[in-house]
Amino acid sequence: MKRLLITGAAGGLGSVLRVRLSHLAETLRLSDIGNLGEARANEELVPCDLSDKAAVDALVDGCDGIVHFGGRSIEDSWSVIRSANIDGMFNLYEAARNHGRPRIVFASSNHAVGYYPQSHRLDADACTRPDSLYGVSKVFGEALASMYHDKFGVETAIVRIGSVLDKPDGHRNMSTWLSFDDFVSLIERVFAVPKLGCPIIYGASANDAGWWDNSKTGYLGWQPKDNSATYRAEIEANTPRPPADAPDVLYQGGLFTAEGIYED
Ligand code: NAI
Ligand code: 15L
Repeated sequence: MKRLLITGAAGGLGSVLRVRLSHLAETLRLSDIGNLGEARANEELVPCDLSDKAAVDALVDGCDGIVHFGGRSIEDSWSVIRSANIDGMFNLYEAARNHGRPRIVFASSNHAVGYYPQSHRLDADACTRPDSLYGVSKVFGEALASMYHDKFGVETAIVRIGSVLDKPDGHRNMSTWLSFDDFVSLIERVFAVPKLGCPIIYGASANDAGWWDNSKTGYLGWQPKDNSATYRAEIEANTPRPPADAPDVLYQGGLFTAEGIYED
């Protein structure tokens, strides 16, 4: 690729992956409303609020691929969620339609299906079951990506990310953990396959305790290598197990199911 856009590049994932994905393009265009720091050798910094349609249109112009991390990443009031995750997604997809239909990685979330009990095994055909306004916004994003694919041919990898961490740090994310290495290899496959379509992929490492089945997206050739089981003994020794009726034990989305509705 000549130019890869990473939105949310100042965030937790973006600030790591801007380094780990730099080999994918001659130029990385990095964007956020937060502080992006100094540009490295092949980086260009383009600050932008995703809710500003004209600015997003200019941001996407000239990009061959997009990794979309930008937006509110936890539960919040509707106005915050709407502006960043609803208006922001619409603006991004309109810009993609107008500027050569670049391939997109959309950072959806396990919270799109967070109300499923942890006893359920889900695959790409599972109905959504969001656990928060945040989760609802990810369901909206998935639906938008699907429509822009069917109507306009914009290809998107919808990644229902579990929990990206250096290593799992609790009992729930023994099931949801996605290592940075495995996330990088997934994004590499998304941009390498000749035909992507608009698949739903569960973003989790090869965890023994995993809940999600990616067999319907085998054509991507993604083979996660890490396994949270490596850290099992450490977690058991250092992290108290929550009571059996705690949201973190009952539901895939964990504590997000216990959030109320936030006022502005
Ligand atoms: P983060 O909150 O650290 O980063 C998100 C970035 O988006 C921030 O730098 C923020 O300034 C930016 N942003 C927020 N509103 C914006 C707006 N209106 N315009 C432009 N930029 C805006 O989140 P993190 O952890 O890096 O996650 C990245 C993406 O991955 C998010 O979309 C999140 O929902 C998704 N995700 C992350 C998971 C994780 O384990 N970190 C799990 C599941 C999904
Ligand atoms: C998410 O969607 C959030 O963005 C992230 O901060 C974590 O809470 C993650 O899900 C998770 O479920 O662990």
